[in-house]
Amino acid sequence: VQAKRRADYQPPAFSIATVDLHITLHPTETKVVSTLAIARNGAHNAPLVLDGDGLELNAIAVNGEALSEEFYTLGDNTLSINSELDTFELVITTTIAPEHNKALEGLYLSGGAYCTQCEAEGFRRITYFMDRPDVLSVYTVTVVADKSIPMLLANGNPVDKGDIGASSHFVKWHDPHPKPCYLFALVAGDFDLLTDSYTTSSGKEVALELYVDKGKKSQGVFALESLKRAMKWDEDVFGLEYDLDIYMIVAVDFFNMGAMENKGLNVFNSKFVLADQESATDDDFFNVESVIAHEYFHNWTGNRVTCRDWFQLSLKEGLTVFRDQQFSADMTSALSNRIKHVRVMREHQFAEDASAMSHPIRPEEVIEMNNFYTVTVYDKGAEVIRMFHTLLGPDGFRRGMDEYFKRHDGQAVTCDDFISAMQSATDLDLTQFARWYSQSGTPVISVEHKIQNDDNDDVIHTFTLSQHTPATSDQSEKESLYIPVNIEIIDDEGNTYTDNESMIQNGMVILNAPSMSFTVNAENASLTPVVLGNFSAPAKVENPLDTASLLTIFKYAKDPFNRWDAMQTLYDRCIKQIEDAPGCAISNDIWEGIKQAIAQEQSNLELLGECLVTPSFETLCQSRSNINVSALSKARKAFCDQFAQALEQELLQVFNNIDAASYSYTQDAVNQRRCKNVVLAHLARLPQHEGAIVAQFDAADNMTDTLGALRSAQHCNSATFDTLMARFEATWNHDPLVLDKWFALHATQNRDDIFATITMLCEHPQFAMSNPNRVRSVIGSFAFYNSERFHALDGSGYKFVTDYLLKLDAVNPQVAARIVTPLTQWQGFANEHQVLMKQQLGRLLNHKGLSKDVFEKVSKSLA
Ligand code: BAL
Ligand code: ZN
Repeated sequence: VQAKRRADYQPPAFSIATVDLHITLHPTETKVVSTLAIARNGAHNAPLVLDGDGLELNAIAVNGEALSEEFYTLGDNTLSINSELDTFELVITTTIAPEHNKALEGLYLSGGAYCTQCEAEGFRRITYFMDRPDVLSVYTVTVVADKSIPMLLANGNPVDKGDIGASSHFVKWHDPHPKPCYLFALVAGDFDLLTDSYTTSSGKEVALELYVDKGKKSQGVFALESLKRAMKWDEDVFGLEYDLDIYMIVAVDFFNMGAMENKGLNVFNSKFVLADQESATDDDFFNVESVIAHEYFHNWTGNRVTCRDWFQLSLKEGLTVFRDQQFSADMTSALSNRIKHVRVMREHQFAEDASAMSHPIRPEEVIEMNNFYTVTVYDKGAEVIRMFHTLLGPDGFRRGMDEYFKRHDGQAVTCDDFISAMQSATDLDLTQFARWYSQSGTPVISVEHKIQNDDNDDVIHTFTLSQHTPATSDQSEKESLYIPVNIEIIDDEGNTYTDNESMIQNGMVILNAPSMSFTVNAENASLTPVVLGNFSAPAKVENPLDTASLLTIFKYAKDPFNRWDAMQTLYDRCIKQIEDAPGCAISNDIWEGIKQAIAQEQSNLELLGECLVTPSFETLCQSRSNINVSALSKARKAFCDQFAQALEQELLQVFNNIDAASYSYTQDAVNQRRCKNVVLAHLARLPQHEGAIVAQFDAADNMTDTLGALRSAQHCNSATFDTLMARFEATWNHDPLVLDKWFALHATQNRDDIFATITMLCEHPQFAMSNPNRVRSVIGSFAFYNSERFHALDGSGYKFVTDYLLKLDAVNPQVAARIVTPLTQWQGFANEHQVLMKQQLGRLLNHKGLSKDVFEKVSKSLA
């Protein structure tokens, strides 16, 4: 298996100005006639090499004449045309079988509807083509189908339609915007349709259409409203308007990713479209709005300006994630958004950096591109864009974006082009900053605080910040990064201090060398440095603060994010203490401090709710090495049990003070439900509160509270949990998206009969290995989040997942390669775990016919 390297990029040898596709749909014999206007780029005599995968070639014609065999070569995954002509019309006819396509790349059938997924390299499964993002063409697409399939959709605007004989019909679409083939889309089926319209700021009316499964219309209303909010926001914040007459979104049940930004025709995983009070949690509503916005924002950052090659993926994804994060912060709350995204970084991205799949946000080497739709490219990529925003300020960032579009609208470009546009908008020199694109790994910022008396007997505090990026599997040498570090110096009465050297500017220092120092004069004061406020860079911090200082930060830091973060560090410390001395009790001072914190924030339920969440097992792993899973889990559990006991009265008071107001999806109501359910999960550890859980389950009129009760019941005795779960299943058996929540709750239970449970789930009538949402909710939840059972030291969890992956890989390699992730991330665990994990990785690697998706991740992790 051959890797591709970023350094080997060559511009395309030919261009394709227009693509005319005529597609006659059939489950097993779909006919694709592709007419391409080919032009040689520059003077050379290389053949035209087209990509293809799993296609049956029926005919080739050049300029209207059938091409004889001596003029083309059919390889395993290529079709090479040997023509001396510089420009010619090429017509290729192929046949494909969408019904047999279980990998869900290219054209496939999803619950009776035809749909496509072409990013990254799926178009080659539809027809022979130069399947690379820097070949931009104008598409005209005619979709032909039996009349039993009434809705025929493709990109752009509809330009013609009609009957073909008595039983077939067609619709012809034209997309005037040149695009790469990964943005091609086709959907055909019988849906319920929601329609609306949006008038852009320059007065252009856009038809909005949302296609959902029959009977689900009311569940699409929120998505459509979200779309209009996103369209308005992009005009207000970036001056970007929509550019076609129609914008369509289709929700499908079988989908490998969250959604796809095909030009004018987004295809969505139904999970990110359908939402109503009864069936969707507040998190689901949030995700719908954010994914709808993300795909819409791609219309400019991704579609109008696209990537030159797939190594540049973060050019569009990091930027678009940042844009959707800003949008969500404006629509909901900046604080809870920031916390949400920082949790993702700490739980998943730091873990990726520490693993054999470590890569910079712009990877250097790729075997299977689908493996690089990662938290590094997406979420760390967004953090890098956020740092541009921090350094340039909102106005500077906007100027940089304007320049980016001015220079590159209609082009396929690189991350360097983006940096250069940003450079044009600032006096800062971004040369060193650009290392964030090429250097992998998580930098660690260490804080040192020294106190001395100077000659005048003044007390001088010297603060030294140092940076160090540990070697990663892909890069042994690391250089200093340009790191914006938000910083606050406070004393234990909440006074803030400035430094003598004025290195702190607007609450921020730039750490661009291995280390830097500044001094603060303070008599009779004990100072606390609050470092990396608001997670101003994707880094870890080693700041040796005692618990009193952490509580001081909670009390007095200006930024609520930093106050939340201090509590997280405090909890981490307590859990460490129990790990080091199992059975030990956390001291009363700490409980008193937390009680005061709760009292201080009684009326700020958003911050209070977040501060009462203890760090996840996955987050704890990132501040530890040589992890014994059972010991860490037990320590975390012991801390949570003590937490519930020590704070029972305070928790009850918070719980009882939150009114059972009637349901609405507003930020205040979301904060209330969130806080109430966080508290309930703590109380669930005390048997006397089981009644409150059952009462909430019985009374809930929305999915957030129902699910909150079920999650809490995971801590109750198993009979109670089983009873509530059975009732839930009886109510929701008809709705697979809701059942996914039920599957995940079962799969994350720490119980002896877990494998019998999972086997039962896989035999459930609503479960199918061919449906990625189901597989992710059962097998994915187990591997990612049932840490004790997955990491059981008899090896049973690793073996169970491996057995499943061996079967799944033959059906859907993309999903298999995602779920193999926890098995490949053995580096942080104790040797006993590592040996067992590698044993199973070895089984995968030796498996005949292993996909290159899984091969890439497994072979790297065993290298
Ligand atoms: N482009 C793949 C899906 C997304 O990031 O929007
Ligand atoms: Zn995206």
